[in-house]
Amino acid sequence: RKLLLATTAAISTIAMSAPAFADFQDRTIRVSNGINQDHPVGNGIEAMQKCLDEKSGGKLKLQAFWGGALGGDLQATQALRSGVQEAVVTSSSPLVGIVPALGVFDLPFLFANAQEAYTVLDGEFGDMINEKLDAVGLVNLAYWENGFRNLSNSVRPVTKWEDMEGMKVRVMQNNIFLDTFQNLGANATPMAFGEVFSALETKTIDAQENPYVTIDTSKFFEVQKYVTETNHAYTPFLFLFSKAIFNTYSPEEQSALRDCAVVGRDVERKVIGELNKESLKKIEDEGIKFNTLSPEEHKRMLEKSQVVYEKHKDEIGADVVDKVQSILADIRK
Ligand code: TK8
Repeated sequence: RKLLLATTAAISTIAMSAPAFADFQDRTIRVSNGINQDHPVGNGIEAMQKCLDEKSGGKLKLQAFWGGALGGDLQATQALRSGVQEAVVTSSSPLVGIVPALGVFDLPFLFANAQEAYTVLDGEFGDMINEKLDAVGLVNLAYWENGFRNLSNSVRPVTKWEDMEGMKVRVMQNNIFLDTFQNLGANATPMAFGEVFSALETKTIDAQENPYVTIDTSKFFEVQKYVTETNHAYTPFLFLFSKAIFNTYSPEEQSALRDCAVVGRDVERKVIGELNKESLKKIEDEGIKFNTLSPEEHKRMLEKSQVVYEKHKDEIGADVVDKVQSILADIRK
């Protein structure tokens, strides 16, 4: 019995003297964003950090930069590819020049609800897109949510697509969005997110489109008068990591980052779900005139937009478009 006690004591001494979290190094991981900290991405980053603290004993630290402080989506993504920045939470849309298949998410009215988007993004289809990102030096840790996009403007309420006639609408740097809005009669202008507020303020543009939480947290309501629930596209956020840097991390560090990005994703999506209504109420309280489209007008807008699918199918990859449509057809059965 004495021997057993002595042995146990010896073992626990060894266990205690083994360096804790030996597979982890002290690392500061810069994550940039174009949106502000009070956007649900802030909640996601917080949850991801908590998870990393537990898994790495506090060694892996996220250092978030908000409001485009480290450059816009495209610029930050290029910094990842050249290995000078660790991570970015970016919209997929400005990256179609790097990975054309990402354009699939820009197709107008592709997803009917968030659940469809989650099934596609978190499943086999999302993995296929991730392989294409990996091939250009980008590790997508998880699909976070930007969300369903709605139109805001300073000219008039939009109750049918014809109301967009001549409206100067800012779109992301993306040909599919450009064509979608040109086709609806708008005068679409591609622009980086960081320039949108002042362009709206100076009336260089009349309109922009983003989810309610962004219209709220980026304060677009201060320089806009009308918001229309168009739900014309659901765009994801990608939590991208520089592959060049990721490859220098231990397998334990890599899997902690992957797992915790999923924890952060779930929190971020949940908070968007809750905040959407609140954000809409807030912007209305701030004086925004809000309207929805009638089901008939929504349908007309959707049907009018179908030409965009044919026009961009080849450049996205016909196989990619066919695949997402067949998955969606299965879900909708
Ligand atoms: C923020 C962007 C933004 C996007 C856009 O960096 O550009 O309109 O919706 O959220 O990613």
